[in-house]
Amino acid sequence: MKRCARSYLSVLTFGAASLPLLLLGCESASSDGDDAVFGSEQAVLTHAPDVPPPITRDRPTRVVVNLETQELVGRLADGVEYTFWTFGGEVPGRFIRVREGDVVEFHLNNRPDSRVPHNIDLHAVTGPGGGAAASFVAPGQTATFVFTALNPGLYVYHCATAPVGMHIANGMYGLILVEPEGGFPPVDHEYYVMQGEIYTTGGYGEEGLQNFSMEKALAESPDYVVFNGSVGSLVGDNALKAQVGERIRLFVGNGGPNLVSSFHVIGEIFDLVYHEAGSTVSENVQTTLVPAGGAAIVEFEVQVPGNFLLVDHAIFRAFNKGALGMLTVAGPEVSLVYSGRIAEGVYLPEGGAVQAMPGAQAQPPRASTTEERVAFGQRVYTQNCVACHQAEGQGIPGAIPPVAGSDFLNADRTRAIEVVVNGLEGPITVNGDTFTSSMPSLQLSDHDVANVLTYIYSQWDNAGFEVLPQEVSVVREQTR
Ligand code: HEC
Ligand SMILES: [Cu+2]
Repeated sequence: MKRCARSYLSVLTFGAASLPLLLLGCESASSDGDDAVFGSEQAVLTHAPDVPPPITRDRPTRVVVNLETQELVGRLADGVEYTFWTFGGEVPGRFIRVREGDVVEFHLNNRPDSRVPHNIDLHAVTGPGGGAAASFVAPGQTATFVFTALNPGLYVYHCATAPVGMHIANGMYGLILVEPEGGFPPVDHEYYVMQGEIYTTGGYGEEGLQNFSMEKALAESPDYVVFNGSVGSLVGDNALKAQVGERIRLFVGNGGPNLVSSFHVIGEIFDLVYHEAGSTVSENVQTTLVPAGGAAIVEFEVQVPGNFLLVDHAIFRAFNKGALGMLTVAGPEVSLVYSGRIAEGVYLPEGGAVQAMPGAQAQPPRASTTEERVAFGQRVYTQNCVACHQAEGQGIPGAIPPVAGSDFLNADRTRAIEVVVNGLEGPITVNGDTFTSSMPSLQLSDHDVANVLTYIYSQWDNAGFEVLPQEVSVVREQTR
């Protein structure tokens, strides 16, 4: 342990009340004096996905952190709200950046309009509870404690007030980075991404204000697994951005409370991973584990333009529960690295005759009423469409158009049949948004196509058409 080289008194003032508070401090110094703590500064705290600027100091200082706990209703998904408990007004909590050897003077302030007490356990703290007992604050209270950031690394912090799991599930987690002496090598972009699960009484996409479900939390069976606090927080306009040739560093955390993340970026290979955010660096990694209450630092260069999906590769979480983000890379194509699709044709291993699908497909059920058609169509939708167009037909902003309330769908049923029979290559405009993606031809029978379209038309304020297998057959013939 370091000894006090010099003691001092500091005077702090709090808000408008200007209540002076005397703190007995200590400047530590080693025998050679290199890591003596000099001066003091206010920490820059950022909301995800932003990260505070790198530290340029070459010596430790006293860093003052002011963090406020706030309970507020926020967006969980389109049409779905949740009462989040936060460090700093958003999920995840604000990013804190200090340097190895810094003395951190931590003030935790619980807003007067909070309903419950909170505290903070920072995994960067060496000391009982990581600061939890020292920081326990009832609504309208503030608490101060001091710690020295002894070990470099990226650390999770979280609330540890009982019931701990509930405070974390409600959003009370974030990251604190303790930069090593000398810092990290410079990169073009640093981003903050943190996964967590939300346990709602209603199922995925069920509208309205959702309550916390203790039952689902105990069963470790969330309906939502999200990056940065909500479904879609990192897609479309909110996607992470970069240019071809740039180098990116992601500070990835996992608040849990229960699930381990298999963090992956589709179409990229991590050049470097600081394994579990510690000092061991692995190279050329496809997917890295981020434990609940743990973190990882990943770095990679982007060599080609396009949209790259950030996912938890426990893949139903990505496409069905929300754990999906996006990195949009702009710049010129580099065809030696990736060609895109350069040729297409029919593959006929047994000669020129028309091919049947292998297994000759079980006969799909024949619907005899509209209700039956809708019910059968729902099954087709769940098996073939939901991964892309999503449970409520809402699509994925910037990537997959909605089939819920889609003007494209409702304007022209023949065209809709064509899309499902033959697939579609963009660009198309749906409800004013342009999509330049592609939908595969799904090889469905006339009955399945009729059923799934009838189902879609019957849902989500769509036009209510019934599509018959005979119509599908006609379109199939005409567009063959
Ligand atoms: C692999 C992802 C994927 C799957 C699976 C998929 N789609 Fe699509 N779909 C798309 C994309 C992407 C587009 C837009 C294509 C473009 O940009 O031209 C689209 C467009 C559409 C459109 C027209 C645009 C709109 O939103 O109204 C309809 C209708 C549609 N899909 C229906 C379906 C149905 C029905 C199924 C299941 C039988 C299905 N899709 C399965 C990706 C998918
Ligand atoms: Cu709390």
